[in-house]
Amino acid sequence: MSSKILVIGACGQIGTELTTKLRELHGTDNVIASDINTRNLELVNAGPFEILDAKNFNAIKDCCVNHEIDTIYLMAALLSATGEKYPMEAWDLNMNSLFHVLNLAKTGQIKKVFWPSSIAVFGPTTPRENTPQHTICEPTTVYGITKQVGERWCEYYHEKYGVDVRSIRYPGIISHKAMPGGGTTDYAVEIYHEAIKEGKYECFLSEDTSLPMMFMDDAIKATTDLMAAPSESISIRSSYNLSAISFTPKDIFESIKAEMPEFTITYQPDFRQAIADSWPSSIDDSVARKDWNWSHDFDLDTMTKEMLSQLKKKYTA
Ligand code: AKB
Repeated sequence: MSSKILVIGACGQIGTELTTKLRELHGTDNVIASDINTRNLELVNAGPFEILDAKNFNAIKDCCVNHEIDTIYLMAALLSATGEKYPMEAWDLNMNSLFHVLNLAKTGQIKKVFWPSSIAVFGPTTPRENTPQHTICEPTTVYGITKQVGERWCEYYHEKYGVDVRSIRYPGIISHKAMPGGGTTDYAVEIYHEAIKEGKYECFLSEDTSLPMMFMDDAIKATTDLMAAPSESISIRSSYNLSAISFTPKDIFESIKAEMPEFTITYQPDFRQAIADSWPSSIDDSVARKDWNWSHDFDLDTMTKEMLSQLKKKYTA
């Protein structure tokens, strides 16, 4: 029997493409998309959709009962930049939604959970280069604190209650479908849109700020592969380090300029610079590669070609 899946936060940057992929894999009717509103009409009209507040335990529970859900992907969250503006809201949404889902899984009603963590669990005292799986995590953002604490709870629910929860520490994700919202790595998406629309971009990070990044197709492959892996091969129940490419704003600018010689960039770092400076510049993901054969496909230039070609089509249409 196919799983019945609920995606919470399906209208967001990752949720949108994850829902589409899950429907390809499991069948449209077996994947219920949900979000707090209907902001992404294309997704809302593409298959079963429920308006759902991730902070409301009874609403999640009722939705799971009504649709006989056995697997949840909890993608709703406030990200790093928004979290600094609204600390209590970030804590409330990021923590309570996780507790609701873990508590449902604890009752046995839900068999498998995916919950995304982030490179934001690391902080200024973490080794910046090739950051190991097990290392110092002293995050200095509210978002990072929620993700670090969430990781501890995931491992706890697995150890104490046998909950099958799986997680990835996503780097910055670059995609051309839904826009990211409220993150520090968002510049690496905005830059492609502005290159096509305006031929120029003002970057909110300095030119030499190196951060771990990944193309969306790789992030979706990692997520579905991790969820499909046999339970015995999952040695990390907090969250897996995951890595593909690391680059600076200058590197991405040069990659775009190779395709669009007229493109120009200026730098005007804002409060997000301090967040970026507290994060690693590259990640050691050897445990994920060993446990469930993770490998990435896209490097910076192949990603640039794909982003520019997709966005050209989008803006021409
Ligand atoms: C952010 O920038 O806040 C996110 C993340 C790295 O988790 N994209």
